[in-house]
Amino acid sequence: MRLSRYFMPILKENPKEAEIVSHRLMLRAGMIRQQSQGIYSWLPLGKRVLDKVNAIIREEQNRTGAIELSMPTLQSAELWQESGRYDAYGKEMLRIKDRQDRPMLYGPTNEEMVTDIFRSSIKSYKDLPLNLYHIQLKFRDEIRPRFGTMRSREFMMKDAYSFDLTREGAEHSYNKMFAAYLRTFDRLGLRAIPMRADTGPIGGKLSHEFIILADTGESEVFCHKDFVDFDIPGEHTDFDSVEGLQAIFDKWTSLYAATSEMHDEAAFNAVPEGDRLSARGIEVGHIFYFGTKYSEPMGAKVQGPDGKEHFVHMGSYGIGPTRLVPAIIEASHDDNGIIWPASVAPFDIVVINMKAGDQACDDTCELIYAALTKAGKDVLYDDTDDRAGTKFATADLIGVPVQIIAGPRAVANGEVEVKDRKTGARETMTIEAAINRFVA
Ligand code: 5CA
Repeated sequence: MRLSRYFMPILKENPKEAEIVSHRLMLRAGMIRQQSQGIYSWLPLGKRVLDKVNAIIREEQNRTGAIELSMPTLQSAELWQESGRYDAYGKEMLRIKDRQDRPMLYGPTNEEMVTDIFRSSIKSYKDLPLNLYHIQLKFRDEIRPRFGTMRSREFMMKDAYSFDLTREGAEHSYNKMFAAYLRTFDRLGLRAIPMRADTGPIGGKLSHEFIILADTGESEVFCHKDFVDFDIPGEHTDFDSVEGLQAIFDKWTSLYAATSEMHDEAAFNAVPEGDRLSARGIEVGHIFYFGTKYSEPMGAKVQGPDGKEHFVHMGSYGIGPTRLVPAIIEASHDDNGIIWPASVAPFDIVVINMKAGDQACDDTCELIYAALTKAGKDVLYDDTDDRAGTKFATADLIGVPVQIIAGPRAVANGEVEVKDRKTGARETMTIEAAINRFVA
């Protein structure tokens, strides 16, 4: 991508409305734009990051055997009347009428709709277990939308829904998501700690929130400090192994960890004082097992091996991609801007032409840009005629992991500078060596 032809509206000044660093940096880097309270457009740079986050979430969901579909944002009120949540959900639900005066709503979550899909076609235990997920916009008319896309009214959610014949089966489905979440957040460069949580309007008995420790987090959390160094389940985790996944779950729930709603002061005080961590955290995922809470009122049942009909046991599993992007920034930035983990960086490399219009600089940059693009890298080429200082500031602000800098003096020697955004380390090398470093 040539910066001269791209749309990346950088702000020089700090936006006054932004209270936390991630919101400030997302606005300054031209990633998002507020359209009305708690409702955002994702501008091209932000969209690239969001897409990469979603790609990782999708890969890890698919690895467990979950199957992607797409459900609409607008739902009919009738479904919600069946489960009893139409009245219970309160003012957070945006209610709409269509031209025939039929009550509709902008979905805050999809338990009812997915249960309806399930009951319309699944009749036998032989088709279980099943886990269906989508990555879709939601709307919750939050009383206090704030911190940009961290707590917005319209937001994206990956929501998965599992269906099993028995409670034991449902627990295995829960453990699959539990392990997949550990892997997902790790690949996003985050350390998320599962904590016993309140179930709120989703309901049910078993629930964990996945929390990232951050000073700007909205939740108050309490946990054992050893969680920070626990091993993440590997790529070859067998998601069909009931014992294997139970062992992962048992290990990750063996020490104290709870959000303030579930906090047990006495149990926390039993943790040796030096091992206690009480901090603020950001909830990036939330999983629930709620048994037959929806399947019973909505009549979602299957014929079991005993020939009888059984209401299915369900769970739901949410991750907030539009919250994860600012959460990653909260965890990874410095005074100059964002520092993206390579897995979600909007571009892999930025090539900075320090003197656009200078033949040697132009030729060198074009050569590097073409070679790296051909090798499958996402490259941003800063070919604008801005001052060098502006270009460096922009490159640091948008947080691309590697900068290749081509200035007239170095280029005259057949060389460029390669800068690591995270460490700030700079290395001068031949043009060929710079290309080979990222092509190999
Ligand atoms: N149906 C269940 C799970 S599928 C559910 O709705 N869970 S939730 O309410 O906990 O939301 C799941 C995730 O969505 C949260 O962990 C959070 O990451 C994200 N999320 C929830 N509300 C917002 C919001 N207002 N803004 C941004 N992200 C949000």
